[in-house]
Amino acid sequence: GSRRSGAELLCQLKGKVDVTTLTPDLRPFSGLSWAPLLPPRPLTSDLGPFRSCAVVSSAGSLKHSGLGKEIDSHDAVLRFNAAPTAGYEKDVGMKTTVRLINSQVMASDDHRFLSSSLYSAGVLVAWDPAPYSSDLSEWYNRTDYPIFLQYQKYRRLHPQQPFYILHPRVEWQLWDTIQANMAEAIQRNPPSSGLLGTVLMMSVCEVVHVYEFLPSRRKTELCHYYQRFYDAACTLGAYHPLLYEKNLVKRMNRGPDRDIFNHGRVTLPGLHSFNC
Ligand code: NCC
Repeated sequence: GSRRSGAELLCQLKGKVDVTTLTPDLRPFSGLSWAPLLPPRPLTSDLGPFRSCAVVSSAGSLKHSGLGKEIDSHDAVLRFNAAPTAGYEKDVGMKTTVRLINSQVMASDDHRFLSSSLYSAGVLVAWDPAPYSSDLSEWYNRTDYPIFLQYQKYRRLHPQQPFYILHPRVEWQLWDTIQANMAEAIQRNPPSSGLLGTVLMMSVCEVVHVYEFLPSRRKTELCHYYQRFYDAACTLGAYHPLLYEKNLVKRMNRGPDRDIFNHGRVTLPGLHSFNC
């Protein structure tokens, strides 16, 4: 099944991937003293529904895009990791509804996760590369980075900000969907934050516009729009199966190809906006 149509791919995604987050009733968390720090309800019960949404990749090709106004015109905007808006409003906008962060960002000293105001806007959602088909206890005892320690610290410092942890099952449901649609074997590493965030927004929005995930004519080796660091692997992937993720998104795109070329813009339907 490597040549499914866009409509078939969307149906497969809808059937296979369920964007859930950790709640205090789940074991082993239910038995831990800090379980009450977790939100009582899953993210998708609390967020939205929104009509039109933007997912802003962190790609260097957003630089000089002038897409800021368009991005902010959406009802909700998702951003990634340490991607700033201050100083880059013209190109990436200033609205942040959701910020999806990997556990490396939470743990590394450089990002000053606990104290920087970069993370204070919107709803936070964290994820950690969990072992394939892990149960939650197995993952809890060997996370990639200390996601749970940092989560507890952050929640105690900023108790008013909504903060969710992605259920690791989502990573592997999505990975399975990618693999099921590729002719070759792909590396068994979780998808990038980019694809996770896109599917997260497809779960709460009627329509999702993803910016510079599929590179436009501004395609560059500049890794991030906010840093002077060059590496083509940021766009093409190394650890994450990024090229395969992009292939999948290209096939699901409902917008015209010239939108990709001119604006780096892909248009995807929300998972509740179509029937299978
Ligand atoms: O770079 P990163 O991602 O924060 O970017 C967020 C998402 O945007 C898409 N992207 C980014 C750059 C680019 N040139 N092209 C793109 O398409 C990708 O979909 C990407 O997921 C991550 O996925 O969490 C990642 O995080 C960084 C890093 O941890 C954070 O930026 C914090 O510094 C990873 N880099 C390293 O580990 C060195 C990166 O591999 C993936």
